[in-house]
Amino acid sequence: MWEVSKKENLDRKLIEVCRHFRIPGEYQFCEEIKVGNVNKTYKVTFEGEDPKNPGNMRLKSYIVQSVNTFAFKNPVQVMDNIDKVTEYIHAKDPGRCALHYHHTADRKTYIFDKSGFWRLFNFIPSVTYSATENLQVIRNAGLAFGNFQMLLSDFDASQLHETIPDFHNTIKRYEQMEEQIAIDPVDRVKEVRAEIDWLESVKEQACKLTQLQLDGVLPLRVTHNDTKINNVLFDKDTDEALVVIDLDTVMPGLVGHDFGDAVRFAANFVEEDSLETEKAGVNMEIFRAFAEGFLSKTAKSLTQPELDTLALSCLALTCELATRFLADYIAGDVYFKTNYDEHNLVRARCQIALAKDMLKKMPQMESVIQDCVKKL
Ligand code: GN1
Ligand code: MG
Repeated sequence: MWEVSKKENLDRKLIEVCRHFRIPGEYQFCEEIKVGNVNKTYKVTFEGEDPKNPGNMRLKSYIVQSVNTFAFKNPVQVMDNIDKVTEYIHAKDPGRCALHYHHTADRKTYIFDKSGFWRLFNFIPSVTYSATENLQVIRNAGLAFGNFQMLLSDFDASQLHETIPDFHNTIKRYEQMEEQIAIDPVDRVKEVRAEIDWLESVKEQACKLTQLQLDGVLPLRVTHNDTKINNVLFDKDTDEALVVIDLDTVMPGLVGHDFGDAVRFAANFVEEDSLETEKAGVNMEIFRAFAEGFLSKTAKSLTQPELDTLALSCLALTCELATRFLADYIAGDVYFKTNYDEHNLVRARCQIALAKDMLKKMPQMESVIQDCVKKL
């Protein structure tokens, strides 16, 4: 019997999704964008008449995403947050390049059916960077995330749902890892004793940021919470930041969550899942460039305790993600997408190696931050 290949199934599904979002024209092709670790992302291209040039055809692309409903238990709330935040930003700065989520005939920004939770938004021609030593790009990423935070500084946080509860609660993240260690569902704990022991040995320091939040020393703001630099789209000619994407985790949070996560990702000498753990560490030039960009937008509105804990936040976010990767490895790889069996373990080891270097460089990171603030 003739069988429909997986690729044909995917094409068919993507066409169906696009039609629900009332995309006109003839379907051409799709490609998977393998950047995120949680959702699935596709660039889908159609051919249709060019509205600016009647009688002529043109290609137009869209981004279709299938949201991971294991990670986001209430994806409708995710879209509600995104609608509010994108509208708010657009109203403040209408001329700016923006994400635009399309609506279905019944005015929803999503389709939720047996095959999953789907959404569609505009494709913005641009470049992204997962790893770069171009300091101008890094500074611009800092400006973009700093600006994002400032644009939302007077947004009423009580309007936002907590899309993943305790997302950056490092204390809870340690507890979740410890729960998995106790269950040990796929008998992997014996392989990762050294990693567990090291993470436990720095637990107090890693959890200090969360503790200061609980103690009311650090204020809650509206934060992005997933500030990898590949969540910034850059102009391909000028390298200026065009727009911050991936708004799934915009929630109340600490400024250090955005600063720390960005540094953890961008300033590491190697990529997040590198096997070359001996090379992992903080590139201080990149750290400085990001801090300059970020602080030039935010420093004036930050409190002294916030400024004083920015370097600590880098360690906190790195250890936190290490516990998440390790917990997922122990759990049998249920949360993050993995490309091979030990992927989560490799990721955890790389974050641990980075965290070790951060501990050594803490005084240096602190003095760079003070320096950036002084120069403003
Ligand atoms: C996930 O899917 P992506 O790449 O946007 C994760 C982040 C992690 C990141 C690590 C919702 O983000 O918290 O820092 O992987 N997002 C979620 O690469 O869990
Ligand atoms: Mg994300």
